[in-house]
Amino acid sequence: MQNKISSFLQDIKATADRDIEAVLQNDSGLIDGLIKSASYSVAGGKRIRAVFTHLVGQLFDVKAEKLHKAAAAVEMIHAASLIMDDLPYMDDSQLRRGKPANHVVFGQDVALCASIALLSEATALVLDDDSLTIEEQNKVARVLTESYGFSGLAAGQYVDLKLKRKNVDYSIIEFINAKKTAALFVAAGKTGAMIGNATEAQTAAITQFSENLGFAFQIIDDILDVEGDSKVVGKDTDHDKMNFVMLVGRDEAQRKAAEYSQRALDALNIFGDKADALRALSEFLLKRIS
Ligand code: GRG
Repeated sequence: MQNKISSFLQDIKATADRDIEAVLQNDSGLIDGLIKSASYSVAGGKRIRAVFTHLVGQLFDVKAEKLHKAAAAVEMIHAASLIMDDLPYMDDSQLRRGKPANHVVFGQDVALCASIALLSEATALVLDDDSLTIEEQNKVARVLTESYGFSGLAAGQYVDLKLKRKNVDYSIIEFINAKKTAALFVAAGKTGAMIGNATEAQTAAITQFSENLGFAFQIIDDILDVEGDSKVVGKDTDHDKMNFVMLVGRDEAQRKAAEYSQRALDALNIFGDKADALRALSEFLLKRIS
């Protein structure tokens, strides 16, 4: 199953790249620089969120064609957030996905425009997706836009930036992780569930799974951040912000990542064997630190 997840990651990466590339076409030579900046940052990445949307959709027997654009939109939002996160007045990072951060190459002004354009085009991609009904388009667009507002990425980033290492305790780190990372996983999961016409109970289970997977993913990212060489991790690894590992130590963080993964798995019980691919994804992510 693990090999299947790796090859699925490669397949979805290829289709997501194709859909995103199609969005980033523009006839006006005047904005070539803006398109280049956006393309630069959507390139690369593991595409875990896109794969996640597909695996949840598969659970509800949704055809891949109905998931491609929504999954690409999730990755565009993710890329937009990475551009913003790296800006000097945010995380001030020079390196992302193993190459210079967007603003280092294109300048802060262009980077910000590219990030905003990606957010906007992500919503448009879903609203223009003919494979979805109008109701599905609206529901997915709502969930995706919600993921980066006051109850998502912007909220988590705000608390993260403002508190830095001051007055940070477990509940605050949990809030930051819920909004900065888990919110987009929840949106990615709910997207697959909505397109799959999931029942309320099934949607609640997918939300539970997504949120806990997102928590585990962030703790794993923190462990890699603290331990990793920036060249291997592909991004700057020393920040003045507090993270889970700094708060509770490496061993406890690893234990917590396993605990959140277990909670995620528990949420899948109602689906029986049909959710094995989602179980494998969770295991695949946890393996990154073991
Ligand atoms: C309004 C979109 C928007 C954002 C404003 C900047 C910001 C608020 C939030 C930052 C959110 C952020 C960058 C969280 C980090 C999440 C994370 C663990 C990223 C790494 O994900 P991977 O490992 O990256 O999946 P790849 O490169 O593989 O895609």
